[in-house]
Amino acid sequence: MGPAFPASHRSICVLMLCCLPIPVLAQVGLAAKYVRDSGIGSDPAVVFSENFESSLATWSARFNGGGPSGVGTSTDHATASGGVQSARLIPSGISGTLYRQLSTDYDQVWMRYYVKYLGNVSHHSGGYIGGYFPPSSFPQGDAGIKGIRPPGPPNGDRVFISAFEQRGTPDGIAPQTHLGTYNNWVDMPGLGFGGLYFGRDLLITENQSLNLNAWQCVEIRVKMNSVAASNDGELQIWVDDVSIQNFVPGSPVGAYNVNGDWVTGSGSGFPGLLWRDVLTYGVNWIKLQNYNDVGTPYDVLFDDLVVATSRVGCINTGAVVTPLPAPTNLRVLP
Ligand SMILES: [Ca+2]
Repeated sequence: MGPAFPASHRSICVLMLCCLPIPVLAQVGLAAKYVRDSGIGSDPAVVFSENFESSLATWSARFNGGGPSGVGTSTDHATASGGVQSARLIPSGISGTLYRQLSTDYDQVWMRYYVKYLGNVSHHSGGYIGGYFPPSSFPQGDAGIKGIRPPGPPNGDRVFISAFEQRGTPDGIAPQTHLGTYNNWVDMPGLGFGGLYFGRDLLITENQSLNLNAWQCVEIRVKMNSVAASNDGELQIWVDDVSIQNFVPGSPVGAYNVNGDWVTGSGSGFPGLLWRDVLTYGVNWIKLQNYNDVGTPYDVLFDDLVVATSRVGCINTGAVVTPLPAPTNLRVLP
């Protein structure tokens, strides 16, 4: 055992620890230019934005698929938000849904939103990016579809969905303690269930916490594959501006399990994503949803939604981050 650390030195260490700067992430993306998102909706890169500050009738009219029975407002909001109210999605009956068809097909989209889960039992609640061919002004029933709507060819209907929602531990029904993906696409791997293919979770290993009853900033990037037969599609997800995972051809290293869920760790490089097998459509809708099909409904709050063709980033609160001055009067002790 080494010599005891002198008490006088311990007090110096305590003093130094208490004065360490709190890590502050550098502001990134479009949000950096618009303090508390003020004016961000006019940015040329923004496809759609909604802060839910107008009347329920006004902002709900900008979406389809919800309606008064499943949608309300709340005075709860994230500290960083520039507003005073958020959207409350209520699964009374079965679903609170805010669906928005985009004006065209996009090859790459970033979607940032703030979310607060008020419970952890029901599932299929979160943010969704997708595409329909032909495009649709309303959300369609997509459960179990593997990229092509039954009866399949030759009708030509296509669909892909990239969702970030609450998931079990792992893949259980309840409680839903973490956030994962629920992706449906034409090339989704793994076993079918009675001929149906349900959403795949690519974030088994990451085990991102649901953070019950806390606001968090989520951003999803979807890049479509560029050629109908190429797996060069991508998916990246951030929570509070920290990249949870970036799925690109060759990374991360891991493997799909028998259920078609991706387990990062040992294996080989990520094969990339064949989101679509025709180039006649791309990302053409987004959705915020609180869908309950297992009982015990609870509400989920959403706010400060921005859809753009470049990185958005979490809200810039305008706080000035001043670098700490260089320490003085420090001396190296033996
Ligand atoms: Ca708001």
